[in-house]
Amino acid sequence: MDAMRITDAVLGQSVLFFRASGFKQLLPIVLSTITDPLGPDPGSSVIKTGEVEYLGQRLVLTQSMILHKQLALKRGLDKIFILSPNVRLEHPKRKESGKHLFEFTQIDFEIAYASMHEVMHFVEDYLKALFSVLSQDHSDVLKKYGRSLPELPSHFPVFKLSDLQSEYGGQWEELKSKEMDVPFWVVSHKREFYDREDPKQPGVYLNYDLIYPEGFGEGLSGAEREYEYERIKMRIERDAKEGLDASKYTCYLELAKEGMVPSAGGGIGVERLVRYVLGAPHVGDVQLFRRVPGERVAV
Ligand code: ASN
Repeated sequence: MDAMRITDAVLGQSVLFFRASGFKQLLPIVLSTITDPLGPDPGSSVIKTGEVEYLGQRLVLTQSMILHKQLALKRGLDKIFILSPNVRLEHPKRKESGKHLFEFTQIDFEIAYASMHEVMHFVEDYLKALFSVLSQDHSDVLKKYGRSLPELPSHFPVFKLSDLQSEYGGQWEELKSKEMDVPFWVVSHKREFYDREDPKQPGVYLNYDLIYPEGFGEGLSGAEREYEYERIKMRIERDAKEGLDASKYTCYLELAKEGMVPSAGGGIGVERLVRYVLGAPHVGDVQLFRRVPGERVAV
């Protein structure tokens, strides 16, 4: 029940903060003809995309609403957020990471014409406001779990992924997270086609992950987006060489051809945030209905 109280506080405060910052809340979608491919990425462990066949149409379950966020901005909205359920059918070995779920909710947001730095500063302000409310209004729960949320610096430390990989190797996330006592950013990850590659510096990606300290690991990922038709097309074609089924994204490309709004955003994993606040051993421990890869669903 403590986890539900903290989850409720996180959701309530997040909605207040995003709305006060000028965001409009959109309803999530769960079924679509397209979803986030989550790769190609050798580190991804999604074994298949959930899908249903309905009236002769194949519809996929939302892995994230990233592509729909971009399409929503095309309709004239400029700051949006969604409490978005995501289904990611992860390999059962991911149970051991402590931070993977096959169904979770993210606070998914996008800002038209924003830079990655604007988004990073917005997230820093959001977490500062959230931690101060949690520390004040829920000190009894935090005390029960032996937790105290850190005093957050005005800007969080920023590291380049390639530097962390050289220093710590493949286990960089876990090792660096254990070493830190405040959340930090890791920038420039080579990943999905929608995260913008700096056109002036190929190989540099304008994206970022927020990593919680004390070994809790990644809690948000986001980016500036590719928005120019030719670049999106080129990125999809590049990923197709590494296994992306480009034919699934023809409708998205057609819409991109009409023009996409430049934007940046990200997604905050709600359960991972609550896990960090409470110091829970596994992210499934803070769910009312556990959805842990490799575990049978009880209800
Ligand atoms: N929501 C993330 C983003 O906005 C994408 C993801 O969850 N894969 O970049």
